[in-house]
Amino acid sequence: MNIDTLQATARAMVAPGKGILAMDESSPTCNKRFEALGIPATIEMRREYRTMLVSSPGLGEYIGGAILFDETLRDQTTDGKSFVDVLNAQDIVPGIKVDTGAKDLALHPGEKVTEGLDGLGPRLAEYHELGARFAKWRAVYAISDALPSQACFSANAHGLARYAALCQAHDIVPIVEPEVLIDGSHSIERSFQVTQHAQQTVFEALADQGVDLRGIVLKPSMVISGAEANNRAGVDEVARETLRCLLSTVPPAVPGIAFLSGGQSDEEATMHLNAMHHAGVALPWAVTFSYGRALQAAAMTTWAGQSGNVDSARAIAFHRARMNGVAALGEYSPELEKAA
Ligand code: 5MM
Repeated sequence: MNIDTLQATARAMVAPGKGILAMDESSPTCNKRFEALGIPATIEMRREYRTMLVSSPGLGEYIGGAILFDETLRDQTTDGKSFVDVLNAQDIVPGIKVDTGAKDLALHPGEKVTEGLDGLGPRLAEYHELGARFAKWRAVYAISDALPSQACFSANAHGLARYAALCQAHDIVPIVEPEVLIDGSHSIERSFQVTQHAQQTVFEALADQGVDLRGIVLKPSMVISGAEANNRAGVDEVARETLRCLLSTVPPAVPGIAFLSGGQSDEEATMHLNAMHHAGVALPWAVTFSYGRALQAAAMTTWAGQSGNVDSARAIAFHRARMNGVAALGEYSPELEKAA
């Protein structure tokens, strides 16, 4: 493990005014999104769509890293360049999703544990050869009155920590992603409690496995009311509670925190990030985004599988990247959103 290399990569991914583009939908997830829009679920369409996403001139000004699915890391754009080369040419670090998905947790109905440790070492060695310099592993926690169970917290923390240690051993920065799901009618207080415990358990497991915190990026969910809750907390409260939680769990050695959007609307996700930079709190880490849906949804809808829509879809994707890059500096405003 070369900690200087890991640290330099992590810093580049979350450099000031930059965040991460999560475009690592597995084929089933990508196909599901395409089918909902009437787009043929083929490898050719996935290639055309992903080519559109990575080929905006100037994208590297706001995006420091892009998370790819295995298919894309090995693939070429529609004009025959490797995706890895296209990203590197824009100073965007190529990354790879390496978990094999959240599977049912035995004896715990309604809960999941993320799998993918078997054979991960050799896979990481190959991914490094192919040009990936960071990886991602996502664990999910569902909230109900009774869940998550301690079994869910500890199994997922163990998986994340074993994965992170393997990544660092291969000079690949691990994105550690514990996602507390927004689904449900829970309060923001309950979200705080679950998110704090999930993060505490993860950092204990990372310490147990000897992971060097200077060479990771944390990708958490925000502390937020459930999607179906009454009187959902407003933007400033989400920002304040999210930071209160992170300050209680994440050591300052971690170079960056890059949030997932987790089902928030595009603009909501941008406003929450922006508000964190106005909460009057000194932040010991870079605080930015690693959005999937909140960067892509509008662009995918506009593209709709038609090559004639590529330019407008690309402009929309670029706009969202720019709005979030600006929000990562606390410089976003509704006027800026509308002006574009
Ligand atoms: C982009 O979607 C990622 C992969 O999903 P599947 O494994 O289900 O195909 C996902 O892990 C994503 O990176 C994170 O959930 C963050 O995305 P959002 O849309 O929540 O910002």
